[in-house]
Amino acid sequence: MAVLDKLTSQEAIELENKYGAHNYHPLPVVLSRGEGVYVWDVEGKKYYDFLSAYSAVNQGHCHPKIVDAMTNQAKTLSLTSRAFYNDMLGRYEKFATEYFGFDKLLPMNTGAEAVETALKIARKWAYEVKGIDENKAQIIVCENNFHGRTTTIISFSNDPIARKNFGPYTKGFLKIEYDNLQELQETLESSNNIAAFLVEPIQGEAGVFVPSEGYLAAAKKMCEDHNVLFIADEVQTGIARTGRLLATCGNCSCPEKNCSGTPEVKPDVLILGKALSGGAYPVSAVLANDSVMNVIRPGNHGSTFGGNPIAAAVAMAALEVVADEKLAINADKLGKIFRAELTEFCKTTDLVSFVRGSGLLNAILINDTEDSSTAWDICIKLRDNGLLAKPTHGNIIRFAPPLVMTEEQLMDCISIIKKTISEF
Ligand code: IF1
Repeated sequence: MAVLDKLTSQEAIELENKYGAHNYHPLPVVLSRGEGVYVWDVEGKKYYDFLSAYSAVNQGHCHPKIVDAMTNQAKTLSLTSRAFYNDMLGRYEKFATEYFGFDKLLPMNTGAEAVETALKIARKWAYEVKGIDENKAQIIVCENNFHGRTTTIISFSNDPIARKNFGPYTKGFLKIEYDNLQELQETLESSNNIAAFLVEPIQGEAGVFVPSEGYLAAAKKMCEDHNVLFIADEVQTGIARTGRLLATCGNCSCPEKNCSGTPEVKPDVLILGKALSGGAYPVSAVLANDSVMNVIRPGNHGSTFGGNPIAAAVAMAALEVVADEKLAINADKLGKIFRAELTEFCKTTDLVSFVRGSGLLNAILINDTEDSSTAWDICIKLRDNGLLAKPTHGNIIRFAPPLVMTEEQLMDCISIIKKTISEF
């Protein structure tokens, strides 16, 4: 069978089961086309995408401007490696550092690579700038974090499925409770060897935990007072997802002030990924000012594909779409409607405890035991009713549509969600 022969859903699933590692348990739907907020399965059924590839497709599937940038560059020059200069990387670095308001950008490919890069920069800064004794640097992280799947990153995860039997684990991490300023203060005071505090502005995989008002600003201040770097992992919350250009919403200098929020904190190190490319191509980045980024010298760090011309072209187009289409403001507006509608709906059913989130990163808690299959069963029914979403841990269903959604489409999706849950 030629690989490109038309497949039925069942055939496609069987191929993956037979020839692919079983590192995921996907919802049983086989997608073959995407456009804007819609995806189609191989049988031609149309769905609203309410996951956006885990918030990578904020600009909508196959956005013409992003696809054009990618294909034009792919026909011109795809990859040089960093052994040589190319005419796209510097242009992109200037564009993105001005867009987010930092001196420099270190280009990588996946979110986990960017997180690892930020950890390395923080450690090197600790030894060479802060003056911590070599190999003594410690980095504070939060319980229930998700920062990727590398051996070092899962070393400080507390998700047993992501961590067990991948040891021995990397040392040098201190875990504190998320959204707990007192514990952060105590930990900062407990040691002079602390290099950084790594935090998700909203804990996505943990179940869309939005911290208390002012948490991030207070945490940043505490870090400043202790000469500790504040590292924001905005791989999932960044790029307008939470109704502001960045969930931390620093003093970003994006060309179009399309943030609807007021600047809260500016991280010392900003980690971006996913929608930095609009989901068209793996693009991630670490941004910081010279006082931090300049600890990196030639030969310290790198990547074959990091900062390649296609990534540069795609990322600039993806960021222009965010500004031109004012996606942060749209996410803020639609997110408020979504939470208001679902909050009202919660009052009419015992099955949904509450809805929480920010912008178009939201989740509902299904009122059932952690190990129940209810959240999964609801997602199967949502699929049958034309909307794709997937539970995160156990009984939490995350809802994260592309930010290009219209109010009319959102209302259609809300009625599908209400109808589906009411059927249980
Ligand atoms: C999976 C969800 C998980 C991330 C944050 C770094 C990364 C991610 C805040 C790493 C990646 C993805 C990975 C994917 C499922 C999804 C995810 F929350 F987004 F849904 F797992 F938590 N920082 N998140 O969310 O970026 O290396 O994947 O490009 O691994 O199952 P990556």
